[in-house]
Amino acid sequence: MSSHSPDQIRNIAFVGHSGTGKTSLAEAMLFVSGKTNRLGTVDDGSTSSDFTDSEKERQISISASLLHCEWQGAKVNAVDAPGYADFIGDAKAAIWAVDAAVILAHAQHGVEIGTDKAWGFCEEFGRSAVFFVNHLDKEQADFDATLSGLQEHFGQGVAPVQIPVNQGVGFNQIVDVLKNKLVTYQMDGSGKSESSDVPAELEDQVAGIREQLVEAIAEGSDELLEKYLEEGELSDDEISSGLRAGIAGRTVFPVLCGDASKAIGADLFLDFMSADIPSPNDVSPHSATPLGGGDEVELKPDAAGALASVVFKTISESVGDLSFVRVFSGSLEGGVDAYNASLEANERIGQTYFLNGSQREDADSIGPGDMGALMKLKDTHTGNTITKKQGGVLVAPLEFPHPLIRIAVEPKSRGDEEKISSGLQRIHEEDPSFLSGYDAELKQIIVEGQGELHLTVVLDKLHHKFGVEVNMVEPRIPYRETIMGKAEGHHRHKKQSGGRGQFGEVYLRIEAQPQGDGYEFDDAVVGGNIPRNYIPAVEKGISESMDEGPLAGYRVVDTKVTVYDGSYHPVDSSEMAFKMAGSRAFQDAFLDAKPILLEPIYNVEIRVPEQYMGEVMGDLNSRRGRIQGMDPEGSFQVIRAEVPLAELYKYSTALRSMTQGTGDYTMSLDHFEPVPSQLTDKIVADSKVEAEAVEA
Ligand SMILES: Nc1nc2c(ncn2[C@@H]2O[C@H](COP(=O)(O)OP(=O)(O)OP(=O)(O)O)[C@@H](O)[C@H]2O)c(=O)[nH]1
Ligand SMILES: [Mg+2]
Repeated sequence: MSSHSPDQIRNIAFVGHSGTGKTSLAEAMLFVSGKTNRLGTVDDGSTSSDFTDSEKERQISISASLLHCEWQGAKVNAVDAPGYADFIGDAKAAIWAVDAAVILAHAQHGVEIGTDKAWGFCEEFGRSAVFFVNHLDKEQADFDATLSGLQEHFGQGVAPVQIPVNQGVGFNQIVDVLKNKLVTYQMDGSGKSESSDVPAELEDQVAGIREQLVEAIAEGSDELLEKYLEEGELSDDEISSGLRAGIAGRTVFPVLCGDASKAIGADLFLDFMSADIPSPNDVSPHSATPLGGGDEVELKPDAAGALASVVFKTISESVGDLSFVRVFSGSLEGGVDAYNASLEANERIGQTYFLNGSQREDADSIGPGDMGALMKLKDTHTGNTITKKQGGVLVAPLEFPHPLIRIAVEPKSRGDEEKISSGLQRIHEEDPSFLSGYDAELKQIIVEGQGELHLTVVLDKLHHKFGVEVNMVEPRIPYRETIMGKAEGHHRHKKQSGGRGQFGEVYLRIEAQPQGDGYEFDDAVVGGNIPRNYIPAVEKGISESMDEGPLAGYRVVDTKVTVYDGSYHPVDSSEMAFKMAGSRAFQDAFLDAKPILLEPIYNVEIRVPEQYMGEVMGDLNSRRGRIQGMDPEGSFQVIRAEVPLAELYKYSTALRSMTQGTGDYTMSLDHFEPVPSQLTDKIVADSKVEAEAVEA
């Protein structure tokens, strides 16, 4: 396929709550435009965009897909993003990469958390947005209620350009408000339609809707508003140019409608995409920094401009990794050398493709404003800029969502640790909303992501792609050990086993330091009772014991140690011997100085709809949480609480189930505080069991 000029291109992302019909609408779009010759369904796993085994099995989208079709001279590129909260990283990246988001809403459920999230990303990136009210064939479909919900949440710029005539079972008629036509669809899934005049009994209703739309358009432009207020009308030309400008300028958010599962409304949807959605020429939302230094530049879809393209998603295919790219400026030609400005590495572009899910079409090139895919890039990851070394640019990067859940993983077979780490690192490079790393303090590999399902999918991939299996386990808690009192410690290390012996003796005192003051070592030995050159060995012995504290093996903090006396032997003393003596003397003193455990306390900020507040607060109580405050935020409440990390394992799953997926939270470490004594005993006992297991 050859390139299209930027004014012919429409880049859209299907986003919104899970199950609203994004994949079905994408499928209908491909079918009605003639790109595919049958209408696949999510239920029998035959859609273009949900093509992976795990998507077919679960009947949800897990990974964004890239699709394209042509309609009335326009090339529509669509990213079908997952709606599930666990895969929000893909939805965010999709909205970032396109020029307009198509936010689907379920005609029966109205505004859901996924609707709100998608809108939030459009606001964050300044993207145009269009709503598509789907599932209008459902018995309880309610277009008016859904529309009011959208307007209530997202403002009066939300205005219908279509309305359903006979919503509910048997739904097959839509009025195109702009063309003032009634469109009647066949019910056989062919998406075929006939156009006729709006029946007399609907005229008033349609006129009312048209007025809402015209008002929304006029509100977006001073000039049009003035004319509208004076004359009470706008011309057809003013309406259509005002609508396009309003969408591009984010003052108008049109509402379309249909039943995606039967391709009802798909042709009108495509009409609207080709006629009214901004092309890359109409919006320039991305900026970049020239590699040679200098001021930021706004990227324009100029064929002669410097190449600026970004990989916004990577998927693994049996044939190799596929990188989805958006070209902002210049042209991505196949078979040429390029430069990865994010990693400062040379890259080689092989064949360029246009995609329809797993189907690849060879592309001559991917031109300015267009989207496509590259295969088997050597060294390029999700989020990286591909440009030219000479005169190139670095596109301001996209920030992926922060992880919400942490789990530890253990290899199923010993010796796989290396493979696991490198596999997880590769997965992170494909999907930056997933993080992993070895935590030296916890001695565990920690994986972090957006939810349990996200982590399950990642670990499946680790198994299938990298051939290693792991078990998910609860991450250890980085407790700390400290003391409440003072104590003295003494150890005389003496061994006589033939040949040269070992000797070193240490006396020390320990006392608590204020929280945060850390560890202090004081050498108060007089008269050379411990010779100078052995003091560092004594300190080393003590500090090693502090890394694995005497109480339960956790790091010791806020403790001052003063070594004040000792003795040595001119022949048998050694660094080894003094290290051992220092370590034992410290352990001895520590256990006498009223040792306690400290636990990490997190600041947690939870955002939930008002009606779930009671349950969420009750649950926080049962997690030893302390509520710090509450602030209303629209129809939501933001609860701030301090909660011990030990009580937050899989909190994202619990919160989602308590709030039907509507709750959301962030957490960050605040401070450490003493573990209640009844819990300390259990932690100490568990650590003994674990230590014995390691020794065995
Ligand atoms: N009756 C009816 N069913 C629909 C309609 N649109 C989609 N469906 C069905 O609803 C279910 C979910 O549709 P999907 O297209 O997978 O929804 P999605 O938004 O892509 O879901 P995620 O990818 O999980 O976010 C499937 O069983 C579809 O067949 C519709 O307009 N009417
Ligand atoms: Mg889907």
